[in-house]
Amino acid sequence: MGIAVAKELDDQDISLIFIEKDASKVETLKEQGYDVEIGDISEFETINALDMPSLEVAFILSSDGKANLKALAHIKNIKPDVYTVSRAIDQNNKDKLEAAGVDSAILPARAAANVIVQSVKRAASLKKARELKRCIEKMNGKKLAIVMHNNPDPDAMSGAMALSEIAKTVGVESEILYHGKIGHQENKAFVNLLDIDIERMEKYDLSEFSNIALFECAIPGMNNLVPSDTIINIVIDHHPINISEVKADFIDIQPDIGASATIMAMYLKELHINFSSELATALLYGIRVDTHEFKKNATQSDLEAAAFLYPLVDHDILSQIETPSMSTETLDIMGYAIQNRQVTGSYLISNVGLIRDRDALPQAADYLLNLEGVTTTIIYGLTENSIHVSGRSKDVRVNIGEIMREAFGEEHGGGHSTSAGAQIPLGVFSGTKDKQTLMKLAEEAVVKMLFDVMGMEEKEE
Ligand SMILES: [Mn+2]
Repeated sequence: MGIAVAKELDDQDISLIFIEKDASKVETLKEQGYDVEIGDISEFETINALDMPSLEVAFILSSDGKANLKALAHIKNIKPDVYTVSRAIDQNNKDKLEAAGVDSAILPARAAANVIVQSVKRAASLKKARELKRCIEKMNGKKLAIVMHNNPDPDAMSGAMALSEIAKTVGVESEILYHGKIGHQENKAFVNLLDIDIERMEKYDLSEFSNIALFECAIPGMNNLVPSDTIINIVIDHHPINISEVKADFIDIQPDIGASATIMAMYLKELHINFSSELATALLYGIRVDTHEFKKNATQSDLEAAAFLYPLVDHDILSQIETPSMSTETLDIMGYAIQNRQVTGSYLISNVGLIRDRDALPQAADYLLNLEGVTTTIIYGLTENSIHVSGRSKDVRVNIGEIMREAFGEEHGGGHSTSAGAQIPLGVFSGTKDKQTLMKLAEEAVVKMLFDVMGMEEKEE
């Protein structure tokens, strides 16, 4: 065991000395080029004769449990801060070593059992990875469509990119398809900064593809635009589902895992695929978003995948995604929103005037929610044809989606309890040249409708 440990330490710059009491073994060790002292470790003199001031770590590895205990006691006696690792003969011996203050006591049989079980787990994940590769190989170079769930998030996008990368290594070209919107400023930055190559599903006829993979969704027609009778080749997902309903040649659904990007990172690792820093960055971002920065649903696998990706990640790009730069118009709108704010109790309402980019409204609504004492924000502005309203609330008693629906009607307003929006067509007024007057009228109408619903009096100017 001593030689095995010495060999493990071979490539490290460590000066190593053996203590061995058996003269014939001493010879063998010397022949192998090791420094050896002859002596019995259970005796104080043997330990005391060592160059104790320079000793940092002691591996106590004899097959005699009592001798190991004694050696430990001598070392602790002379130099208590030496790091000690001892072989234990049985559980009783292990308990005694621990009571005597050993830093680590190891039962060799148990350590070996652990490695054996781990290797089975590893073999299982390698087997699954090879199965995926074989499934793609069988496509014989015919084109693959990777369809993500509607309104894909970074986890879906990065994982789909990884699947496309794996397909490429076996000569299968693929197209990553989505339906819906890429929401959030961060997700837009994610797509732009990491060259995420995805296409709108509507641009393609699925019959162009011989093979179809569903990514982060499991059933054709459920949260994707794939017709329900389509034959699916691959399903990879981490959302819980009744597995008996899922039909495909290759299925990997792991509801215990925090992110699909984790599943894909492990495939890349197992298959020894070289991949770009952009993909590593995308996958790590996907895992972080889906596990809420490892605060929710994060498992050991997610952390392992993150550790695997981390050295390959471009951290500059990652921080750019998290703090996307703002367009001048968005900045102006933020400015107007701050300047024109009217705060009534915990409500903040602000009119930003004429806008071209209505995406700036939810950002302003989000941002102003940081203002002290404000728990609900409503920001609105005017485009050529409509009044756009965006609302946010962190007050659990307020349902901002309900407020929008009640104030502007089901057909114009809607959303969730914490974030909502409305779009009110200007109709015949849309051609009005005098925008100032129009803005004034819009303001009066919007504020009145909102205040009526929220049960507030409009404050006198
Ligand atoms: Mn996900």
